[in-house]
Amino acid sequence: MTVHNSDIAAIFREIADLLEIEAANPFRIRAYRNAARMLDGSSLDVAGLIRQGRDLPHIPGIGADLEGKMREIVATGRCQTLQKLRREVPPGLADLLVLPGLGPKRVKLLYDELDVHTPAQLERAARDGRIRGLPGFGIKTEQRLLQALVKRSETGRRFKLSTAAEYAGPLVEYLRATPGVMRVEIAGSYRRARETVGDLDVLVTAKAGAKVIARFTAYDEVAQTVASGTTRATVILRCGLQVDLRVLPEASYGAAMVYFTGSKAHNIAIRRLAQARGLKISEYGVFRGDRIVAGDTEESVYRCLDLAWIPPELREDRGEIDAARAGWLPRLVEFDDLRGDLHCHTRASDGQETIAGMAAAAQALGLDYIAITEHSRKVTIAHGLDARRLLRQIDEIDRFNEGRSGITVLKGIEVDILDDGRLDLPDGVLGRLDLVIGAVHSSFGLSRETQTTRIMKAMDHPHFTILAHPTGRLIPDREPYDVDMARLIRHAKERGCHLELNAHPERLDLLDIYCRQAKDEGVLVAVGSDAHRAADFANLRHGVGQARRGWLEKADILNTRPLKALRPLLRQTM
Ligand code: DGT
Ligand code: CA
Ligand code: CA
Repeated sequence: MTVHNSDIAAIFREIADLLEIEAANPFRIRAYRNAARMLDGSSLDVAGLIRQGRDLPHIPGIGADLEGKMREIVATGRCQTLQKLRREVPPGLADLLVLPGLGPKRVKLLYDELDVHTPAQLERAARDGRIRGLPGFGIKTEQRLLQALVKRSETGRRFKLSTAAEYAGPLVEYLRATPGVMRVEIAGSYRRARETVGDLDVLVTAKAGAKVIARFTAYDEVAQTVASGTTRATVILRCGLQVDLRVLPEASYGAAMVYFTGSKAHNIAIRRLAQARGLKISEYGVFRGDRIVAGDTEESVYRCLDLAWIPPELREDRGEIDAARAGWLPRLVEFDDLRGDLHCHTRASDGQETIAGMAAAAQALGLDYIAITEHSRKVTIAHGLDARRLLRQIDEIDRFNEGRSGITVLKGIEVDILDDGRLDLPDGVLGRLDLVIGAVHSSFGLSRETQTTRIMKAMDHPHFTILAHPTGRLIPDREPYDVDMARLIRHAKERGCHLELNAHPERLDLLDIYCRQAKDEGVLVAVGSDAHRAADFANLRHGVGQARRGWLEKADILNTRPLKALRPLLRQTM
């Protein structure tokens, strides 16, 4: 049985939720949450190491107790602590905790007073106006809950792209080993590199479908087979992720890839083009009457419509079809275009490695430079640096660079933008750095105007170089804060500073639409891994996927520049 990091994380998260409802020790709850986040954001194969009987690297915040639980989960797929909590707390109650304004105390009150223990019951109670009368609740809270419940049922449960990737990889490998199978590809939103996916759409070409379906539904991670026929099946994996599989003949490969990659909007638009030419387009091919005219490759399908092949990340009906017709499609940035990474952490704040360790990992990926950008003092939980410790790190980096390792380490900081727009460290020390990344880590609830002016003021600082994760969203827990991004982009242009596309799987922030706006305004985007350990540089691939969704080309990305061309861009123009 395969256990993924996110399986362990999901168990820890559920334990934390249930402990919260039981009003357990907050430190204990936080320990589970931190461990879950660590596991989710990490590319370290915890289960693999445990199974091979190897020692886990020291992970701050994960003591012997949690490590024991990880071993238990890897060995048995379950955790006794969770089983016990599930017996104690009514099921469904934990689902209520994610709603805005509902902490454990209120959830317990809803349960005790109204016997509400599922989102559906809560929705009914809200519609009936029964919630407003509870102590500490009111009409406003009741309405806010109702809105959140409606939105929730509309969006359903989506998986982070990086989480889906953990399940997709082994499944594809498994299917490829089926006799008679020619190709196995994942289409859908996954191939379009959306930051979250609703389900996986797997496309297989083979002569006989039934054997493929039988092997698919027998996959050891399948918890439930929802539907299964001779050419298609739908299953739910144990982690809750749905997988749709279609088997098609090899001659339909291109047409099927176009169809199942979508998006729906893109498909509808190209179907209309086909109709105007008297063609019919389906997952089996492009047809004139009964005669097939294209479909073995994606190129052949687009060619029938006088279109150039369109990269999957652009297939959202956001102008890509006109661009493909006119020959204006962007040459999207690729991972190999990156020359460096401008956002990572070391042990000095909340990272796991030394400077040399991070540099070596980046070098192994082919990068020529990285910037070390620790948190600043305000972020006490991440052991943020004050001026004195930052100065010491500056010396340490200078010494590292004198050693001529073949990779250059730039001196940076991820400095907090304070509520009033000032930066969390004195000018003197900021002036000694190669770059200053400013970040909002507090006061997410400010009004749009106040938040926007706060950030613009930070950008006005003469040493400000890059705005970190510009909207602050965390997938799936935190919506972007309210900010006028168009104004921030224009301001960045005026000030000669840049916007980060933070490639951490929970962030992927700058959002694709804003990447495109930045490009239109001529503002450069810095794809930053936000790596806290060596393996996290792999985040950059997801960052590049998001940049591609934002139509970005090599020249639109700051860190595709060689070091010499980069340096002058790290200084503000005014
Ligand atoms: P997701 O799963 O919500 O993240 O998003 P997708 O885009 O993967 O959507 P999904 O899984 O429902 O369907 C996969 C692709 O199949 C979709 O991108 C386009 C195609 N498709 C599905 N249903 C329709 C439809 O009703 N009309 C058309 N034209 N295409 C469809
Ligand atoms: Ca899908
Ligand atoms: Ca699907």
